[in-house]
Amino acid sequence: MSSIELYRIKKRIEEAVNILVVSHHDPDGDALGSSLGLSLFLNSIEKKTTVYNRDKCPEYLNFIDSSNLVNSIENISDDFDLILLLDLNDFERTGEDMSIYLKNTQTDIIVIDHHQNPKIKTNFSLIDANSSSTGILIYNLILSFGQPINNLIATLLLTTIITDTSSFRNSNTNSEALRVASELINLGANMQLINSSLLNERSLNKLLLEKEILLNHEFYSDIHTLISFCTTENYKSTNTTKEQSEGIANFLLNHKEVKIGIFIRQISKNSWKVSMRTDGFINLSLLANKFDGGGHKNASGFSFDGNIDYLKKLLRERILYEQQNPTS
Ligand SMILES: [Mn+2]
Repeated sequence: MSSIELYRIKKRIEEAVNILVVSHHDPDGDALGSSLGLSLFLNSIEKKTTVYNRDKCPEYLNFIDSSNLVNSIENISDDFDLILLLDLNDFERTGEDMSIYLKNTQTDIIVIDHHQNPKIKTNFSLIDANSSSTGILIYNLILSFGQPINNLIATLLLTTIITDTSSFRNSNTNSEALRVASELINLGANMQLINSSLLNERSLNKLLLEKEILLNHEFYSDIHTLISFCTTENYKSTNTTKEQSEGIANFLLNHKEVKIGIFIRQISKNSWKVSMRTDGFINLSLLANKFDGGGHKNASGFSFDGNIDYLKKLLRERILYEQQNPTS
């Protein structure tokens, strides 16, 4: 990340009055922590903000105050003088409605992100694929303003690091992540709240949903891959929503025989959403690209229309191929 870019973005934000902050749909701790944390900071320097996400805060992140989050494009005015897109680099990642809005707007867009293969062309971007979370880029941006970071903002930014590094365990964890986390704790970030919430914010319905998902599991030992899926019927019978299956792909990965965890969620009869996680086994960003999806090398996803057995067969073949012909 160049300091010139940081300076240009800081100046552009200083000129703005009314700012729209958008992060990717099906938000995780990085999407919400970055957008709500940055919004709090912008408010503290007298900027008006609207924080949009297509979806609500998932259950496991309920310790985050998302009461100001706008989930519908209808509640969005069009008098913004700046738009900030966080933790994404493809309009499609904001959801269909917002994607159309962004394609038609004349307002300046700033992208702040750490994903590979950027797809948005803009004059302003703060992109670092080596950064453990978008929240770390936000942290550096806020520091450039020379303003104090309060404990609420610090907690939100620490959340981005803890969730994107799977609590400092996955290969996304680097020295910068540890340094920034330590600085955030010095600023009053409540790590205890984040950790205890991530461990304990679970409902019994979620447990029942997980039971259904585990019944659907298949382990392919030749490619060290654990695949499981969840049908719309599974959600219905356990009285749960997709938010409660957030994080399942990571959970599948966290077993010693498993090098790739894949979770497939049914959207409608023949439509599926695939989330994939690994810890350096193969490049999942490239694998997702083959299915017109995207993400990082260790976490990626895509949408698929068709039969799930065929989808599983395709995934199996592709992973076997990547395993035998690694492309870095
Ligand atoms: Mn992220």
